[in-house]
Amino acid sequence: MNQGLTLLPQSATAAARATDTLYLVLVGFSGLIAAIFITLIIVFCYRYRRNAQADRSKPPSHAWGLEAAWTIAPLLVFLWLFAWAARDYAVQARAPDNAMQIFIVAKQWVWTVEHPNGRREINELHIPVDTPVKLIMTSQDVIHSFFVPAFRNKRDVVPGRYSTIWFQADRPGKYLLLCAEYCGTEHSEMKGRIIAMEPEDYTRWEQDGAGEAGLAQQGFALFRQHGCMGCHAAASTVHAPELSGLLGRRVHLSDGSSLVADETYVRDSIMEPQKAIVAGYDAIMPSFKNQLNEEEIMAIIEYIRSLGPDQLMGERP
Ligand code: HEC
Ligand SMILES: [Cu+2]
Repeated sequence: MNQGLTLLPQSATAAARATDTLYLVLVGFSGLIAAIFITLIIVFCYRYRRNAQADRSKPPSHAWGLEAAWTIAPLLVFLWLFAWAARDYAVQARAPDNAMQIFIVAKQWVWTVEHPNGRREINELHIPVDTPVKLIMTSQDVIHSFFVPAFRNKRDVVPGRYSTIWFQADRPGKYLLLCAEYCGTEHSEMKGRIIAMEPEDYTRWEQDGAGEAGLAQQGFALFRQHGCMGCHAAASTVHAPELSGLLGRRVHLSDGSSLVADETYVRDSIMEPQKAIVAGYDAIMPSFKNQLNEEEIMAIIEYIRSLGPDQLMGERP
């Protein structure tokens, strides 16, 4: 294995260090409680051993103070631990709004990466340090799990939906990336590395891959190629919703419910348009299930994202 790619590495993000601290405190408390119990067991075994001269005449039946103390003290400790862990969890669950977005498609048995500028990688993910990075991930076949031990962070990658994970590395370096969900015979070989670089180095690296079309541009090409434009372009005569500014917008559906459009919603709209019909429109959109693969759908999503709310569908990104 490459140097610096160890399985139990030093944590490389602030969130990972917070997890380490919490974990150590949990282990510490468990150890403390175990030590108290073991000590008491030994002391009482010795004191009340057979033939010992201990006073056994008036065994107490109750000690309210003691019982209340050993109930309330652990309760308070557990509530405090819960609040602490819940706060750390909430921080890890929601990416900051300014996070850089990168798409990941997992498949037996590789990790493919799509950067917004169109640069692609396999089993390697270059990121800048001190920058929040959000991954939007899906699988092309079975369930995989994105796991970076140095980030103390793991998320299932499931076919048919998007899951996200975010992190902010604060040390340049190479970190092991593993699949943590058994996904077939070469599951154990499904590994890669995260390469965290100084922002200047990252910018240089990113520009090296320029020349290829950006992801949004690829999406625009697909959008035309597959005839989405025929219905969704501003000039179209077909009655279809305007997709500019869709991500993050509240959408009202024909069954009376509503939701905020995210990547999964857009993906479902393309793959299974019958699942949710936008209120006020006819269910005329065909499914593109067998025509678009996961990478292509991500490109289309990136194209839709690249259109600001005040831009019209059909403009080149
Ligand atoms: C035959 C016309 C037609 C074609 C072709 C078509 N759509 Fe649609 N699309 C619609 C209509 C009508 C709706 C609204 C009704 C519904 O939800 O199915 C819609 C809804 C959507 C939505 C949800 C919009 C919202 O406001 O919630 C998305 C996203 C979408 N289409 C993307 C696409 C993409 C991407 C393509 C090409 C791969 C495409 N559509 C091709 C007619 C079409
Ligand atoms: Cu896997």
